[in-house]
Amino acid sequence: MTLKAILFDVDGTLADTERDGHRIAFNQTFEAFGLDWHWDVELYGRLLAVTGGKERIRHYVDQFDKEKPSNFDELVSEIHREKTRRYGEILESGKIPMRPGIERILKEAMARNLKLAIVTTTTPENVTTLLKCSLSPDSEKWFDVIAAGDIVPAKKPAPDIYHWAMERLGLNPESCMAVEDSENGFRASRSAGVKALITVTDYTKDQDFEGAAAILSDLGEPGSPFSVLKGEAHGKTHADIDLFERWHA
Ligand code: XBP
Ligand code: MG
Repeated sequence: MTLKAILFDVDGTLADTERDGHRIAFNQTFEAFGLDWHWDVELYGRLLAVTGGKERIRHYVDQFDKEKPSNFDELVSEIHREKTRRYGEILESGKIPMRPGIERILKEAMARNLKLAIVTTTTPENVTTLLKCSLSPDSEKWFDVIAAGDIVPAKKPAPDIYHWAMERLGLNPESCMAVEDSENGFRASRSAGVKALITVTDYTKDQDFEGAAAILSDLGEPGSPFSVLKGEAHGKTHADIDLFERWHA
């Protein structure tokens, strides 16, 4: 089956957004709401087991027995709305770059007439702001489909967001390849029948990616090679579309 599309996760994959982006925005918001909640780097790593910001807040409150006001659902929505606004400000400050090789691979994929999609649990406006601020002002148009946030109720590791994206692409799983950074993302792609390449982050490097096409430090750049943690790079030092085709085959 020929490779026809590459489906990119966002957080951790397009950019390393969690520790110095989302986490900071959550903490700023908790403080602004007068809450004594604080997510340090280590705790946030554990909270990442739950995907979705609203879901992560609920999980934290349950796990740490935090007091729940009667309007808790409303509060979670309000906190999350403010967190999204603050995360946008962080992105607009230009502090979160794309990861190595991302821009190059996206451009090469378009030049080779592959379709591109975003498949993420994060809020849609986070995706557009990241693309605009850290990639290029028009880069939203590079993607044929952007699947994000609450459009499916069951977030990763459920496969639903992959199904949603592939239905809109009009493609079956066998003609797609996913790029993910986390076990939750990998499980979502695998359950949807899509082969995945993994580029790890500090938060995810020890997770279980059994069955992935390959596990890399990042996509690499000419002159700045990736490390191969598992799998075969066929003598290459950075990812290119030929290599994607070999991983996909
Ligand atoms: C990332 C997530 C998101 C972000 C926060 O998943 O789980 O919840 O941490 O974003 P992915 P929101 O790697 O699949 O993009 O607060 O907007 O949910
Ligand atoms: Mg991710």
